[in-house]
Amino acid sequence: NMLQTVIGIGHSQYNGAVPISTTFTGGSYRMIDATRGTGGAFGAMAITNANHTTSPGAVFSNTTNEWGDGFQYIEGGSTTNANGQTAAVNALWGLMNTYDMLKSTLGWLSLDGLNTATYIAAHVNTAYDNAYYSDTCKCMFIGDGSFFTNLGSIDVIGHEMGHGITAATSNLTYTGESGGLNESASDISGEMVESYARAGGTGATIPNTGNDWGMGKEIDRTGTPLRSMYKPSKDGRSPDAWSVTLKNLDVHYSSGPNNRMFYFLSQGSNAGKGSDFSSAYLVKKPLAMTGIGSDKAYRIWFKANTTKFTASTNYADARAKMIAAAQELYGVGGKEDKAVQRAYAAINVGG
Ligand code: ASN
Ligand code: ZN
Repeated sequence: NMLQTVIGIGHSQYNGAVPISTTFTGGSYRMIDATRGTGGAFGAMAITNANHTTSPGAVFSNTTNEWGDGFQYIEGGSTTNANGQTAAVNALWGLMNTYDMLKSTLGWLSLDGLNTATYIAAHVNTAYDNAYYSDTCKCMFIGDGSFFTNLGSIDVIGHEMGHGITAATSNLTYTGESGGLNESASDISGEMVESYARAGGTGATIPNTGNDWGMGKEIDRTGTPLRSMYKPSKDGRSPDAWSVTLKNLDVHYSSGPNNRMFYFLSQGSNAGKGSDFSSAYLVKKPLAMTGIGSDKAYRIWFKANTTKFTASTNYADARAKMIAAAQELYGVGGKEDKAVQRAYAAINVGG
């Protein structure tokens, strides 16, 4: 094919200078990454400029292979980051890490496991404080933010891509308990991409500060995460444990208990952030448990969500299927099997 893959330099907003995979064609550089995904709307993974509309727009192009200046896009007037490339760098870098984390840790290719290419449309709407996945285009839209800074942090991109994977597999219905599990699947995805990138991921040297277990810390001007997986109630809205009324909450709050389950499964309940049990939403103090680490926890979660959950899976069904996944991967009665049972018991699901 005529596409020539080249590695450019992107000046990202949150991770400094990063290597980005672009294409040189027809005398210009384009944000098409032909090494990650095939088919889809642009033939390969890509970043487009929605240019303050809700349509994806055209693929970003440039006369050189150095992109962006690392600064927040300011609507109107400012000459800083005037061409808007920094948002595109954030998006491409985040998407490259997401793709690579899924491939190298799970052998999963792109959204559907079949390597169908996805893309991100940057600059959706004007000063838009959100990001979302659309199954219609099998793509993601990232806002520039106003209250927030640019929504293209690595964990947010990993979160939105997580919606694409869930849509292609269990397709958990986006309301009630299944909706909370859908959101939690995306938060788990976001945090796994973030820790992958910090550990060296897709080739940039960024501080390896491990996993912060907080969604959206970078995009908040005060550095406060939108959601805290180790203690969801820190947001003042999410419960730390399951109850019969959990299903009535917005899915971004009913995700909380499953996020905490995942934190316990990975990191344990008796050390670090997970040992803070002071919470109005806590049903009971969890049994002390040792974590099995993120690699195993994520493998179990991913197998359950992509091969066992259905659209109507609720917390009780998720527990049963997580146990089955742990048993298939690591054996019946093994420490992983027991850890899944303890992690769900810790959020008041099963005993
Ligand atoms: N950023 C949100 C999410 O992915 C957008 C939404 O709620 N649709 O959950
Ligand atoms: Zn979401």
